Amino acid sequence: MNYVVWSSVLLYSLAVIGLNRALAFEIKSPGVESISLNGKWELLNSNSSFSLSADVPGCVYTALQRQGIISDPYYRFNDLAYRWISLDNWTYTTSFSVPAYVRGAGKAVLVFEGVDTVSTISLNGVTIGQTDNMFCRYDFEVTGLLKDQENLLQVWLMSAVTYASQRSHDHTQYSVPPACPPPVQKGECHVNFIRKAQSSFSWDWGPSFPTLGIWKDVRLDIFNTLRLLSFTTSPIYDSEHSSWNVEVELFFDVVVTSKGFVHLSIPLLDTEADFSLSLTTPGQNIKSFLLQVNQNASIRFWWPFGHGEQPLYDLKIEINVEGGETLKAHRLIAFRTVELVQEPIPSSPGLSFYFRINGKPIFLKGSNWIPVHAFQDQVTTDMITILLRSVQKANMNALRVWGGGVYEQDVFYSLCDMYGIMIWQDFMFACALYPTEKDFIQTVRTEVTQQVRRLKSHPSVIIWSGNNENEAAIATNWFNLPFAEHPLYVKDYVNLYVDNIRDIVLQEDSSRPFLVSSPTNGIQSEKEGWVANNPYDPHYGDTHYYNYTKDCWNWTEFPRTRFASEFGFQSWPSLSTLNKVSVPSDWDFSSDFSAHRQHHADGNEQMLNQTKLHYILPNSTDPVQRYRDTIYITQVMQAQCVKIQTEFYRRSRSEIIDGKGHTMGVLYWQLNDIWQGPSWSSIEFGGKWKMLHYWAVDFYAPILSVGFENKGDLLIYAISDSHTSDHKVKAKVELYSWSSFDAVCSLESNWTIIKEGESSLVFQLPVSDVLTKCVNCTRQSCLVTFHLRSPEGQMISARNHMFLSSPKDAEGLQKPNITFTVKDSDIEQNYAVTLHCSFPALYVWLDVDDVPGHFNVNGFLMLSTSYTVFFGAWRPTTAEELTGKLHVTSLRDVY
Ligand code: BMA
Repeated sequence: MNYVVWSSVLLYSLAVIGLNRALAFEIKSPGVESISLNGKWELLNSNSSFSLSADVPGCVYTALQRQGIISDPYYRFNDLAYRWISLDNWTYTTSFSVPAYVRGAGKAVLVFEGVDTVSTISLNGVTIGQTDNMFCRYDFEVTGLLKDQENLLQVWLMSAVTYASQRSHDHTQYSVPPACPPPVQKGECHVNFIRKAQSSFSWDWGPSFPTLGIWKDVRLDIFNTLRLLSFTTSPIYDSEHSSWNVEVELFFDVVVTSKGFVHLSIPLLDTEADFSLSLTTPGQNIKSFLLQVNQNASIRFWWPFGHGEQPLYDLKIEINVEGGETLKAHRLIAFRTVELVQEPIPSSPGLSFYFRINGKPIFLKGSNWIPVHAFQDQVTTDMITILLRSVQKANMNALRVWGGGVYEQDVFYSLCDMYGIMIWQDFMFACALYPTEKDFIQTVRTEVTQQVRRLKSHPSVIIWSGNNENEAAIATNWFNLPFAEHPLYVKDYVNLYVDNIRDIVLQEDSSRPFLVSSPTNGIQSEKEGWVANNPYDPHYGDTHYYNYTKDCWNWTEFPRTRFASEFGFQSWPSLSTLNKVSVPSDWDFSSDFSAHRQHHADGNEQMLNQTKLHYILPNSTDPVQRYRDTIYITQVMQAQCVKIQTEFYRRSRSEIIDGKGHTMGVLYWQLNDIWQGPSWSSIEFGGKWKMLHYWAVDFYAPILSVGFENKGDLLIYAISDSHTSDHKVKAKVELYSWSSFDAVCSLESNWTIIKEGESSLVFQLPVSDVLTKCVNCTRQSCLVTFHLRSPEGQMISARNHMFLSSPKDAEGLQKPNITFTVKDSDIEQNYAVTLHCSFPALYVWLDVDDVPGHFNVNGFLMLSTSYTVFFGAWRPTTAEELTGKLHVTSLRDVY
């Protein structure tokens, strides 16, 4: 199994899951008989050479693996070996009976919550419908088709690869690029012609597994009068009356026109009201009600993590239909406002770009979320919980659900509501141009309508965004299209994202902003006809910025953007993650395996070249040790590069320099991994934290001190995310020699007031003066540490450090001879690891192999002879097991 690590976290997250069950919204309809058709189905390929039992929800790969027909698709080169699976067509079949008393009922509907992707569905030999969009729910009426005894339900799935290719072939008038992914991705072509996770045909961090399956629940709904299809709840602030209303929309499927009453209540806020209900036409009826929240009740706002609490209120819905039926539903709601502020900034051309939550400017700190698994049916609540807990532990308050994957499961958004994680929700279009045939637009319209209705009740969702990088793809002509055809592609772009997607979102959801793309210039892009001349312009909107060849320590290269929604560097995951899908002969940076897993052209070379700028490459004569050390050094490089860039963005929040600045968001690329391979992620497949994730805890801390050099001066900035209080601080700066544990000298700044939500310079001195004051220091022999102190003498920012030269040139840095002991701590499943060293050690990295959990700190600078860190395990373990598995590495140990 792939998921040794994932699955063992059950214990750890049990409490959270319990809470979450209570959270999930619920509908109780006594008048509707719902028969689940989940479970074991029969699965057959096109020539019947494979016939097996398959779980629904599920996919063909999962079924083949569970039956032992294929081994782990993630193992070594299996993605290529199993390509045939996605090129075949497959049929899922089940049979079921229904109780006699419901067969004669008014209406029977087969509900497919998600089919992946292109299918023809039949019941008892009669075709009942077709599907072409993985992101849609399909309801097929089957009244009159149900039989007494056995009902045969078949889902014939066409190869997504074949379908996409045919659709592209049929599109004869002009090309809709890209035709195929770059060869290094070893993927399939024309994914933009099918409404399916775009990364399923391969991506630059993931394999090609163009899945087929029934990936969500299937059930039969049978009812006489009506059923409640879904409902939404949107708290809306009425600024004129300084009051809150909750808009409640009910979506009914009506058989018999009915009358009745709707009772809405929020008991915790002493709020309730009755509304009359009249369902006058058979079929879908949408009814909307406005519940005025009791003005005397004191409403507590929902705040992003780090800014306050996340109170959730239960809203109850009771629908009484004349004639006796009563339907009940409820959902947890929250009160918050969100605005995307794009307005002129004094002394800067362009417009601001930031989020105001409950009237306060909030700096977004986080990363980008990609699909948790290539086989979505294998994604568990545990996996999502582990990732979201890790997000919160790293002091993040935001995630962008990136547009090349999937709209996440309900539990993902419920947990984000609970944890205070703001979601930037892309629609699922990425890095491509898209067709605009009538049926394509139609299926997209259904997808968007359904997804907005499904997700709009979540306070965590703060913005909708039309696509990933497609404005940029047209503006900067990624696909080398003839100049004369530019207007044609712009027209298609506006048609899809503006005239259709935006139009639907504006109709369906007035409670949060909509952006057409990312990166974009926002309002300015709109002025330029929705495709700006340069969507990467730092004076407007958000930017994506990647540069692997320039020195990442040189902050002057970074765009001083309003909002950094993507940037990053690759690293390799740990050996304990890779060894589940590889053999010892693969453990070499120049092996076929290392090349095969790398889906980004020149990625492995780029990592090493960037590393070489500041570090000596590992040179152990033991090949496995050298492989381990190389993994380690790529993680060091990644952590250091992303730290420097993030600190630059955070210190730019209050400044305008050369007309640029007021950065109000940092979302690095990328949080998680889809498989065990090199990528930009900070968390490995399986949940293990890379060095970058440990460092994010500090560089995303609410109060941060940042040190850097500018024109020969050493500067220290203090940054506060607080929106409620100012801080009086002083920077304490200490220089340490690489060869000694005692500070060589210590300097202090004056007292400075850091205003709420501001970044301020607190210390500035020419480096030459610093070195003169610290007589025994040179750029090569010493490093600078610093932190902020309060007037009461408290350390109010974590200790940070910077280098005056590259660690590869560090003079006096010696092998630290680190030893350790592991002991039980007072807290259950927490272990104390005490380290001893004989010289200062840089980037001290503790790795406990495949024991799931994380340390309180890792990848740190050790400036004392002994230091104790703690490991919180996610499954039962012992001090002995940890002692046996713990590997400690520091920079000087790898060369
Ligand atoms: C951005 C993303 C992804 C990609 C990443 C790394 O462009 O939107 O498409 O995986 O860069 O290349």
